[in-house]
Amino acid sequence: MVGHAFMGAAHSQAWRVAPRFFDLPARPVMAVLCGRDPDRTRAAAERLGWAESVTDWKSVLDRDDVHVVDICTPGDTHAEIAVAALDAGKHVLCEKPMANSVAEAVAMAEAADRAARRGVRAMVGFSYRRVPALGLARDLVARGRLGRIHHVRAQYLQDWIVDPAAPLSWRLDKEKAGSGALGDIGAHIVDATQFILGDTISEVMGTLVTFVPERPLASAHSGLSGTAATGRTGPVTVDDAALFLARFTGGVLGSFEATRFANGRKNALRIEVNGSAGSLAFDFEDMNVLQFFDGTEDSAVAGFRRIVVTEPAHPYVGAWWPAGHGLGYEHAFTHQAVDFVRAVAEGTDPAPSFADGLQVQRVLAAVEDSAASRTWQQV
Ligand code: SOE
Repeated sequence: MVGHAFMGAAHSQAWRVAPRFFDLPARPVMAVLCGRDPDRTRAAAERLGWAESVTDWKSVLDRDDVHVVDICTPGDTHAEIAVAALDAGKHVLCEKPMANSVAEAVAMAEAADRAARRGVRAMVGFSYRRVPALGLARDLVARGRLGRIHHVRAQYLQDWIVDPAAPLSWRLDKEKAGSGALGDIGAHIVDATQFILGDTISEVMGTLVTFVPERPLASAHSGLSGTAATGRTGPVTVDDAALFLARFTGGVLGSFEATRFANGRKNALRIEVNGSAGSLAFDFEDMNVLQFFDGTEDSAVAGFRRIVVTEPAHPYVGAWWPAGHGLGYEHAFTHQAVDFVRAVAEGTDPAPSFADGLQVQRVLAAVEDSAASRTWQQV
């Protein structure tokens, strides 16, 4: 695994826990953790359960005992690591957003195509599609329980930088992150809505805003926070909020909002789907529940009801606890590791593939182009 911050910790727990709760055709071995600083990487390897630590990720590409490279670094390193790993015959799991540009995403998708012809697989880490409630949402739509879909309404609301004194972290640096709320959290709702609908976005109209253009420099580079250095400031080079309208290929009308300034909303990924026969609504801050409205019910008793998504019949849930005992944020990463291992062992393309990741990257780029030109943009 390359990287050992927030996502490195989430992926490490997933690799460790997956074989303990799911029957897997192959057992993940947490062999080598790669990081920039030798002392911090060694400490992280001990804490997260990795057998070795190195500071040069390229050093593992020639090792016969390493079969998978899990990329948990900022977006500016995804393309270089993924292409080199795939060309070296290593399966790849890459955190989202897949890349910082469409050009990088194209190179990654092309490397994945080359690799797939040799039985080497690649997946993008859009973990929310592995929350059981969103798997249930996809099933309900696919089974026609909502009828013809007219609307999808998606928000991803956070507030961790609403304080202008919050320091510059790599997620606020375009060179490292590629974009701000748009790529970091907007990418999640693009993937999740396309996953639920089984459809893709074909054109967008968007706008981007940076509310706080200057911030204190962080004394130590960090993902979500960091200790502010005294005195010096630097420019925020990414969006703080992104809003866009979308048309899906199948005719669904979408509205999307991704912001880090929704004061009081901590990790509110919210999706509502409205169809001719019913609706569904999800809020990650109540992640074990899917709200469902059955429009075919007697209107005297019809209304949104709360499906508690903790039954063995629901996606992934049967491997965990007895009915009624909920799951958390980290379980989606375990489900991601399970599906990755199964796809690699069975010789099938994992989903979301690098082609799926490229399509999301094209949506993000179209939103940026639309915001710049104030016109609708084709994806
Ligand atoms: C942003 O705050 C963030 O950490 C995203 O980068 C992750 O992808 C998401 O899972 C949680 O929020």
